[in-house]
Amino acid sequence: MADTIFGKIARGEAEADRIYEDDRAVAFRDLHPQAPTHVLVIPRKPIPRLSDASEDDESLLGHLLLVANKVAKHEGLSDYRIIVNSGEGAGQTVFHLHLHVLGGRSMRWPPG
Ligand code: DGP
Repeated sequence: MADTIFGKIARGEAEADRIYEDDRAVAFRDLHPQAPTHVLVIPRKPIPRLSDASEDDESLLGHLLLVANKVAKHEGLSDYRIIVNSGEGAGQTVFHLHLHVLGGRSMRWPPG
């Protein structure tokens, strides 16, 4: 896959406002926040989009959700929304799998 800015952040080659990291994931603040808290959770493994994940990634995908929970707790959020855009038509612009963790305001449904 083509390298992306998130790949560089995962490898520590690009700046980001990191709030959590471990051996499999990194969480950092979104450059263009859509809510008072807007954090991105990425795997270190460069999976372009969710639809590219395989059975081998089952544990990693679960881990990303648990990291999102840690982020929410760190940010003092009791209610929050997790979004994964998979593909251009869904609004994905950076092709390195990422979870958006949004909170700090009330959310509307359905999302646009
Ligand atoms: P998506 O549209 O789902 O691919 O979300 C990409 C998000 O990434 C978008 O909310 C803006 C954010 N973003 C893009 N480039 C950077 C960057 O260089 N640093 C950070 N922290 N966020 C970025």
